[in-house]
Amino acid sequence: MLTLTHIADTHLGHRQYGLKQREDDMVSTSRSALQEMTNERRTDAVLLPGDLFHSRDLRPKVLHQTEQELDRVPDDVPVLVSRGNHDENLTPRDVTWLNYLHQRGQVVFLKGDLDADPETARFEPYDPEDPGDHAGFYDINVERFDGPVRVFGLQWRGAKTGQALQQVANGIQATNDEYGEPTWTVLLAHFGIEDEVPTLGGTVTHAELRDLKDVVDYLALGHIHKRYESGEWIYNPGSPEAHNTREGRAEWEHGYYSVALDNGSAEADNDAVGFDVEHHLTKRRPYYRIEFDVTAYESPGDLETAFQNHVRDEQAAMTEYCSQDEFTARGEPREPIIDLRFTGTLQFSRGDFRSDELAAWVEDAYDALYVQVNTGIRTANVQQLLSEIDEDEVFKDGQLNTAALEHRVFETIAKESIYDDHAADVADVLGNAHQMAQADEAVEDIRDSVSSARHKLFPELTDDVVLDIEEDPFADAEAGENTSGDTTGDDEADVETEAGKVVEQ
Ligand SMILES: [Mn+2]
Repeated sequence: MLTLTHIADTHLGHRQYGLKQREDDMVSTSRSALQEMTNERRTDAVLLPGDLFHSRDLRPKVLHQTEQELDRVPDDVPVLVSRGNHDENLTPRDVTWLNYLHQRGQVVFLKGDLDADPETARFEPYDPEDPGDHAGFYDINVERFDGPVRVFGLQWRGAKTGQALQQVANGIQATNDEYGEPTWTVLLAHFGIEDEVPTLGGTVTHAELRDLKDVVDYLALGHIHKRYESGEWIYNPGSPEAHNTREGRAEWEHGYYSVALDNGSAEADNDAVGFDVEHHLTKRRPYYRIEFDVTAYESPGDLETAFQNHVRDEQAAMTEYCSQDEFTARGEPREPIIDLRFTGTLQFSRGDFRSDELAAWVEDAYDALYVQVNTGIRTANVQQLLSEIDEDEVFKDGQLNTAALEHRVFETIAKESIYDDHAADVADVLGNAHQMAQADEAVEDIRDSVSSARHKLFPELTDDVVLDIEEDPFADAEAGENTSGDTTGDDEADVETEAGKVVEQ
């Protein structure tokens, strides 16, 4: 009998909303989970497939706290980790903090060598006498089992994950040929799977997993911060804490697994290992959503009064929600994070709508840790513009056609400018420039495209377009993003409607 604990995406060091309390939550929520496991359920090993840390640039305090937490894990319980997108280093050649913790014997950092052979990943055995700075696989020997339980680790590969999986499947087979067949095999990995949370990046198809299934009994995943399972061999526990309002919704389960292995001794002719997986919710900080429709109020004063009444009416429901067992710490309910959403059409000027003051009032009235404001409101002017647009033009198969809507907005702007003569053409040019910007095309190329279109449409205006921009305006958005999707904003990533958007996990 062997028990494993599978936890992922602990994101230690994440100072969400700039709050120390949230940074502490990341540590304490993970600590409670590990304590539950080591004390009550007696785990034999911990599996942590990626995003142990929130950032590759650790502050000394975060490293120190992490080492303290790892010290609490009993010496005979190995903590087996692999690398997620948040643990990555600036250049893969550099040593990461996972290498450091491995060298100090506090974790076993597992990764494959994918460069030596394009067909077959290379996995080196863990040697406690000479641990080096990482290993490829780790054998857990269990009395009464014919062979070891073998744990492999695959590092974050981003868009190249699908390709790496074939190498890994071959590599596991080659390892078993060389070191003997294990009784049971685990692979730690950090990626999402199609059909599960489809708007997220690093997604692998079921077809790409087929060969892996032949050599892996338990795929221990991280990356998606929501619990899901697939095909009785793929398990993703969901991060211990929620990292934005979307992840904070009630239907997003956050927790860890306990995996109990047994070789079915009750049945004489069956010594194959069977396993039982149980998911446990972590005791995390709650998010509570309040929605308020602003449409009915003609003045800021009316709106404020109605808003305060609405918030008071919701209080009992919120208190009940936050009193659920999963949101308590040491028996006490935790102060919630309020996900405050304004919807509808504002009847007065946007400048008179003081959402910051309303949020501060809520924070006070609810004793909330933080209020995250999301304004989905439109003003009456924009509403007017929208109402003039033909429905068939803006809605396609019940979906908002944003390209058509954008075209109408650009056209309306052009009509009120010196470019009035060719408003529709100008809207095309602007729409095209916007697309180029979204596709990260070079600023010079966007400028040349606008410039040449302008020459064509308005030959009498011969001056070149001068962009009053000193630096690349998209540089910030790109910085550090490439394959890791490593943005630091939390709730900016909380947009589901943008097709193909890579959301940080
Ligand atoms: Mn993550």
